[in-house]
Amino acid sequence: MARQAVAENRFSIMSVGIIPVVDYKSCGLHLSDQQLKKEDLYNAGKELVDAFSTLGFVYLTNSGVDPQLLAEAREITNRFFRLQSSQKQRYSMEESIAFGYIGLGREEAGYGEVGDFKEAFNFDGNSVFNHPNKLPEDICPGILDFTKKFMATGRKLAERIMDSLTMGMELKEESDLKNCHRNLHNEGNITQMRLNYYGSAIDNNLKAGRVRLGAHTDWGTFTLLFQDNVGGLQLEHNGDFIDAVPLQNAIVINIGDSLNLLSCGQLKSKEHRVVVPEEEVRQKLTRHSYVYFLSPDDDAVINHPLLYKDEEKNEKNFKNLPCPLNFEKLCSQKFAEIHVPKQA
Ligand SMILES: O=C(O)CCC(=O)C(=O)O
Ligand SMILES: [Fe+2]
Repeated sequence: MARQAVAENRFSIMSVGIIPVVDYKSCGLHLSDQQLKKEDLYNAGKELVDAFSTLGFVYLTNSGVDPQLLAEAREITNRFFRLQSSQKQRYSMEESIAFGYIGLGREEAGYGEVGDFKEAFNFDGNSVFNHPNKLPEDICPGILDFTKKFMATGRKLAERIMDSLTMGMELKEESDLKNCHRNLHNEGNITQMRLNYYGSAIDNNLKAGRVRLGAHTDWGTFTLLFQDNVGGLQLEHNGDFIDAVPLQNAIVINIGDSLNLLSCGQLKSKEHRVVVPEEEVRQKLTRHSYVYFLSPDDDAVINHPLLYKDEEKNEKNFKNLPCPLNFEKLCSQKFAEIHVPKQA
């Protein structure tokens, strides 16, 4: 795996290929809020902002997420997706994008270019914490406890990263970005975790390079992605797709459309997709990914930029403001584009 120093970077970030690696050891979840130093949040924030301003993607290492949680994710994902289709269908996602099982071919993230070849389950924080009876605990015991832990961890890390970004972007108000997420894990906010399950390419006769999750951007604030070691994740860069190869114990973070708008385009929301890998050994395997999508509140206006310390920047950003667009509206537009209606 090509690991190389990006020589000109003042914080000597390492990278995998051209994707930067940000070491979060001075800010990770192994430290309590009281142990955190502002200077460390600021330095990490600068590194993150540098990366997000160009590629829109980073690998985050030393996040402090307990590896045991990911082992549990693997066990639960295998157990749930290996159930009979009729059992999983009882939890099928229909009208709401926030919660439920998504069977093979029910989404085309690549806007109809080719049907996605994977299954998934979305769990929004409001369902997990306030309506736990919705969860498939009857067919997959332990899934409620696991989702609670995963969501709580995702939230803690996402809040730290918001603090880092606020400092790294030099935003005027400490809480402006966080204030777009006042209803996190409650009614009025669809922040969710997703378990993605890609069946073995060989068993399903899918050839190397076949798209299994079409090219798309994420819609929310940012995404924390835990991929296993099978590979196939790619991101768009200068008109091509480049590999985001698995890096052990690293979380891939990418910016979503909402933070792209809130930062007036400074932080990039890049297209990404998943393809079948080249190597036969990898094609045999089932691929998993576990995702925490941080989203703004439904009613948060996402196309009016956050205030920066730099007044000149604000003046430029606030020229010709478009009609306010809230996150709920953006989601309903996007959902209509990717959802494949159920066959009669
Ligand atoms: O499975 C992956 O690695 C990517 C998943 C993804 O991009 C998504 O669920 O939005
Ligand atoms: Fe995505």
